[in-house]
Amino acid sequence: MSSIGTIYGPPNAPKVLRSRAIAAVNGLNLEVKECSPMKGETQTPEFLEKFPTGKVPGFTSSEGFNMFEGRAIARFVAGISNNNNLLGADNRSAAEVEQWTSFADEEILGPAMRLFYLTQGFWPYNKAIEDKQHKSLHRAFHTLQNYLHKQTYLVGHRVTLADLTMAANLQWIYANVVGKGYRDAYPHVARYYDLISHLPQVMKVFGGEKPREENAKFTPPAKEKKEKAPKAPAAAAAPKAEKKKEQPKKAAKDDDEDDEPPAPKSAPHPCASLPPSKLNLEEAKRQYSNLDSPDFFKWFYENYDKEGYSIWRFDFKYNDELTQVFMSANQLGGFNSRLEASRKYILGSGAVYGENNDSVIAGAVIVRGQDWKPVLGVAPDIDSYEVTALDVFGNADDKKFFEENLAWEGEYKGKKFADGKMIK
Ligand SMILES: N[C@@H](CCC(=O)N[C@@H](CS)C(=O)NCC(=O)O)C(=O)O
Repeated sequence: MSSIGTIYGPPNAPKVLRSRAIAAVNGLNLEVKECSPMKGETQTPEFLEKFPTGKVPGFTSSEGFNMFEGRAIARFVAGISNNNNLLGADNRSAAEVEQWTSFADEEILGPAMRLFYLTQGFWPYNKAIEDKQHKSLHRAFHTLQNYLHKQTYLVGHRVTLADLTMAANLQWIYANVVGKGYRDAYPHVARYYDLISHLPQVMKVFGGEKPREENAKFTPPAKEKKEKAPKAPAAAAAPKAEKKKEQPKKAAKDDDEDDEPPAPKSAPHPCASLPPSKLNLEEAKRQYSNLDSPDFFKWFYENYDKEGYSIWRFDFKYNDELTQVFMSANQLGGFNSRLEASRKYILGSGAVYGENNDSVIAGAVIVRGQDWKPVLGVAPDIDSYEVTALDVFGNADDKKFFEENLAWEGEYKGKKFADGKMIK
């Protein structure tokens, strides 16, 4: 495959990585020339002639022109082949792609970068500035967390340049700035990062940096520590005691400042109060995983409880927006993970039928009770699906759909089964 050009910079730097991911998703060959400002490589006459800002990333196209600024390079690479609509399908979505890309850079990467510079000794350390940057970062993660509670992707129902930008930024931030505390406090953000970074094309370029356990912290140079040592023991003890006293106050202040996500409320699931059923769903899940399909359906029909359960199909409403089959499968995977709160009350499958640029998503589920809403309704993106009852015992077509969908075989709307997810 001929190359579209060369990007200069550290391969895993967020503004380089995003363009590499975009090229990978669009099936383009983008070469990388490792180049480090730390080694003075961005200040050579040759570099400055191409890229007058003296910063990475820079890009030289196969046609010979040069470009600087990471966002512009990413925009150019995405636009070379817009089959996947990474730039958005219309004016509004293009603007939304810009909105989230800007948010990813200004609100997420910006404070994270400043924390990195402060804690790693690139800038003079200042605790108040560090706190302020964490506060800004919490605020931005909180916004993102709330948005991703209802959305799989940042714009519409497919991956865009905004997602690849955000995920590249998050990879760097999780690896270099924030620890497990942030991933635990913002689980939708962490799950979203996981989803984007595991897209098959994206995986080819992501994964170069491992997430860190603790937030990056400033460690004073050994010399400064030594200078403090001769102080009188009493004087040294005083600030410590003060600090101890201050801590609870500070924690209370932080709570007031509304920069932490609210604690999740754990109301009992509506299905928890239903009368007992003879069908043990956990056992059904085991049978579904372990038995061949004919044996599973034999077991299932013998053990099913019509009063305690009901059977439904769900159909994605926006099939005409689906592109690559793997992206359709990710859409389905996202829906499945957002059913987490109902995991105990659901068993079934979702499937993608068809091929790239011509696929549909449909699934069949057995849910506790006679109404699908308490179970499927926990997924905030349920509105993207049409849910209808399946009469498995009275309608041959419904039975066929149910069995084929759970068995991951057959055809639907003239399209062959392509990929499936167990919902259990
Ligand atoms: N506005 C530029 C910023 C790029 C940038 O700050 N790059 C840093 C590395 S992350 C750099 O090359 N710094 C070298 C310097 O400041 O001399 C962009 O978005 O691409």
